[in-house]
Amino acid sequence: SGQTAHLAVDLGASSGRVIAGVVVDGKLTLEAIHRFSNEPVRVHDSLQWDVLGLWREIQTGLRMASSKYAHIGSVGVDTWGVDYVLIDRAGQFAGSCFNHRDRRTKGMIERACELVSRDEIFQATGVQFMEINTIYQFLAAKLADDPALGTAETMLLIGDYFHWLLSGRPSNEVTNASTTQLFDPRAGRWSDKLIAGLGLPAKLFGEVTLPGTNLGPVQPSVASVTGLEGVPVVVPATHDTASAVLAVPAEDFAPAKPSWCYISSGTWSLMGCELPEPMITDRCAELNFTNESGVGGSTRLLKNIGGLWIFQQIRQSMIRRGNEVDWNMMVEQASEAPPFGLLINPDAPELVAPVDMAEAIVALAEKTGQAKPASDGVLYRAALEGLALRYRVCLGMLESMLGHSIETIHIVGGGSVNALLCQMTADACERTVVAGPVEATAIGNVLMQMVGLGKLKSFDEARALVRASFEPTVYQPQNSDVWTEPAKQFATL
Ligand code: LFR
Repeated sequence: SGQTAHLAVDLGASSGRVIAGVVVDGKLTLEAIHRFSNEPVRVHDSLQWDVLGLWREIQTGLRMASSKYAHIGSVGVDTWGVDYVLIDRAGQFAGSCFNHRDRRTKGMIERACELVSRDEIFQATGVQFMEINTIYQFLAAKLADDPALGTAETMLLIGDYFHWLLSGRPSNEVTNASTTQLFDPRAGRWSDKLIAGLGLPAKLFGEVTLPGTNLGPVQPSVASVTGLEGVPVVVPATHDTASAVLAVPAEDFAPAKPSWCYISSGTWSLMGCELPEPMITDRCAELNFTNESGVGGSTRLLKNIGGLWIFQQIRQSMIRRGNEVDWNMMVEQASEAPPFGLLINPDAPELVAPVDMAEAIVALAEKTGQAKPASDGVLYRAALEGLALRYRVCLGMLESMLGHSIETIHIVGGGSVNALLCQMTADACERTVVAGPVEATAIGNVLMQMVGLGKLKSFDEARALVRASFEPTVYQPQNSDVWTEPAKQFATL
């Protein structure tokens, strides 16, 4: 076609895709060019990422895109947060690329707090304490005397890594840097204090780049394979959640008193508000919310909730048992199952990375004094109800930090097409849910490239384009009363 396409490479923790975004008649249209799975790889006792496999798939997708579109305006990559590769002096891997669910970070929050106090870590970063954070991955490497720390010259978060492969230029993009818990969002730079306090090599942390930065054209070796000669690599918000939040079809951008919150619903559910600046307060520390950086200097005040991961992993359990269930069947059986047959907290530590999710949930039912799930439907339903109940808790926390109430919940990402979960969310939270767009992350990625290139003049204009292009589905709360009792029980889990 004659239109200009912007290519979004969007890598999530369970799948990746290359998507082309084209504006036609004032509307953004997306075309999924290539989809591929992204699964953690067990290596001995560790959990790692197959980053080279991803790179192969990315190049395949880019080649497919370049044969389809005559004009490609730019390319950019967004990925999940916190994970990284270490690169040595020769430009090779200094060590393995670990998955954040790898067990080596167990107990590392406590160890870090022995070196720098918990309060100082929070004051410096505003980031929630989670074992998956880059800071604890680094500390685990340090305490294990990992030789990679000695030979590494550069640390690249996953999106930065692929931008480096694409353009030949290293960068540390800010939205993903802000997920590491080593970055100071108020100063807009890495926290020297934390890096020194943990004894990490300061040279690994490069100058931070802003979303919208043009890294220059795709490097020749990649251009010859993909056909993207001369196409600029324009850094989006490399953190998938930051890209997704940009694509929320809200009327305003980073309001001081937001009337809406978002749930970026995928493997994780990221629930929070978009604010003009970080809210690094005692209350925020107490509730363990995070202040991650968004586009345009905004802050994403949010909490990680254990998302559709549980649902995905239950499916894996079923498949392992020779039961070829698909997602739609699972949702259907969940909708037919009796409500509240089992209450599970999606953030229970037992569910972070069990070998078999269904077994882990049965064990958790026993531990919390509940009956074994009477059917598979009960199990599926519990995964969704647990999320809705957690959203309800999280909404209360957000409102208590903001000091006012929130009217609307925007659900974007994969979970936005799960009507059962959206209705449960509206009911459990007693709020209007506005669901969509489903491809928010890829959309936000494309939008940021366009902002970077000056094709969109502002974030308001970017959001207006989202509203003009994608019709959301609205869910009104219907049956909220029945959630009161389960919410009380949920609080005791
Ligand atoms: C979502 C996400 C979250 C991050 C988690 C781990 O895909 O990026 O924002 O906390 O994955 O990287």
